[in-house]
Amino acid sequence: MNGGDRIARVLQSFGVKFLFTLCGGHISPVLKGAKDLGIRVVDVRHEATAVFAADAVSRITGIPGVAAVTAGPGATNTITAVKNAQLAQSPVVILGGAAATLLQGRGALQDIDQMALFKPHVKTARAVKRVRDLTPAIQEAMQAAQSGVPGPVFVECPVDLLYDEKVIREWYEAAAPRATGLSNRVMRAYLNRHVHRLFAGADAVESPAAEVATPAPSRRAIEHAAQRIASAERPLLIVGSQALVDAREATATAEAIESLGIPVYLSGMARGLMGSSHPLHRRHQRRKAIREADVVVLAGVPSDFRLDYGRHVRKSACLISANRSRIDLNRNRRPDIGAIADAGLFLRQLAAALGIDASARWEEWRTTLLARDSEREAEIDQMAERSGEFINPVSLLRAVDAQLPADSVIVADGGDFVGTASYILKPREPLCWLDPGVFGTLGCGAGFALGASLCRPDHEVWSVFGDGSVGYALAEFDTFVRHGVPVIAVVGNDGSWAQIAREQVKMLDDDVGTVLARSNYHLVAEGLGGHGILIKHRDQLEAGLQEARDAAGNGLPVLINTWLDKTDFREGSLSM
Ligand SMILES: Cc1ncc(C[n+]2csc(CCOP(=O)(O)OP(=O)(O)O)c2C)c(N)n1
Repeated sequence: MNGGDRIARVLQSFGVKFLFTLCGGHISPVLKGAKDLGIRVVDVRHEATAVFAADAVSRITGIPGVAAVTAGPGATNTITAVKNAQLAQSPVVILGGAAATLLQGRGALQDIDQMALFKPHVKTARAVKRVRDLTPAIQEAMQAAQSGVPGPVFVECPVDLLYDEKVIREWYEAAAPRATGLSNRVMRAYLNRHVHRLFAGADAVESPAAEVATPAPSRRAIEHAAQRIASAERPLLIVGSQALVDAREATATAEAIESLGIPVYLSGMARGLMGSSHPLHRRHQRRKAIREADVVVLAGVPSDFRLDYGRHVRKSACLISANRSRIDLNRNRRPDIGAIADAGLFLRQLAAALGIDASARWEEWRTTLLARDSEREAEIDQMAERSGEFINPVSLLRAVDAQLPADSVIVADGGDFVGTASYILKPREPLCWLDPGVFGTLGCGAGFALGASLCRPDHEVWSVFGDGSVGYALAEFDTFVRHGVPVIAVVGNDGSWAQIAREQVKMLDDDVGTVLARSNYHLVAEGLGGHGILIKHRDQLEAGLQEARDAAGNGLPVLINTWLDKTDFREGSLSM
């Protein structure tokens, strides 16, 4: 068994089903080892896509997704996606190839200081130096990614640890000087000893990895929170991605929220947790609701810019917060009751502590919020009616929402159009919405859609793009076709990087750098073997969307290029 096989065996023992990669000579044995063990090797067209896809797998399955990239440029190409995973607290494992141990720092091909590159962006970074350390290093990486505050980890695996000892021995022998003479004999002995050290103890018995514990709240925090909620008049619950870290507990967490009976706003991976139209789930006017609440429960949500740094919550209100991160728990505003714990587990224990079904509680408060939601929906309906030369984004997204099957997964990658989509598209189930999170990274869409589609092969995966953001995704239609991944991409083509243009034109009266052509993105998808659809007018919508679903049903990825009405930025935009 070579080093590549060893790595694959650990991945398999953790339940890893996919290895995302873009090949390189430094990592070939890892790919071969994975394939031999039945781990599906998914080769993409940019290393960032490999990490985004691994990130999606982590979020959807709760098992860290894994990407293997080659040394040097392969590794540097991942950094944006790694940073995104760090800020989204996604447990991703990145396996990096590296120059042979003895050549590092001597000007070998693609040999850079990868540890310095990764360290600021990952939970742990480890450079493995001996074959016998490969298994524990990968075990520790898989555990570190999931424990406490989840996040990416990096393991550097030099190429001379990955091949059979015989191959490496021959390789070092071939590199050694053949001539006689003392210095040459010393050099040969040195190389010999080095190979010996690389492989020493490689056959020792390896121990299985320990389970990763879910951080639990203290009983005191649960009792205290339960008491405070029981006496609340207008409690509000805000649930974020972190409550879904333990993806396998999603349904139990949704049941707990139902039993708590508190009106709830969902964000990030928590969207869809309560289905598309649960009576407790509120979608609009969140800021106003927070301002009015007398008890606010933040489940896996920090008081960052999205909550105006904690200022949305009234000073007199009781702030209850559960977060795996001590820093996020106390960020900007210290909660009155805080639990450093898994937010999903916190909610489940809180529901158990409050006991009996709470469906009759806070009737008036719930009705008030419901009425506001209905009002806002009516306004959105009116916006959908407005017509222009091409398609109004609101009406387009309303039509998409109407077609979405119950179990479809939605991926969001873009600016204004995607912002509008986040108001209008209603994920139907838990773990069916993927967006980049706080890093706001354009370019996550293709990788997310790839990972989601592989994890959920029976579900439709709809990826919503701006015409700007889709530029990062186009080459991956080749990946979708080769791997039979029938993603449906909806591109809101307004000939602009609109979210930026909107502010720039207002502030500087110049759209420089923000103008795009209404390009034929659908033809790119077709050229790569997918199915392309162009929709310019409202009356083509329903048929076009149905055509997309039919093509995806036949296993083809689809790109729907929809021409949106151009926003006059001096007049204000249609999006919300
Ligand atoms: C990697 C990256 N580069 C640049 C940005 C800045 N940015 C945020 S939104 C946006 C415009 C997005 O345009 P598009 O995808 O066409 O969507 P639209 O706003 O037009 O609907 C840009 C460039 C970013 N968030 N991420």
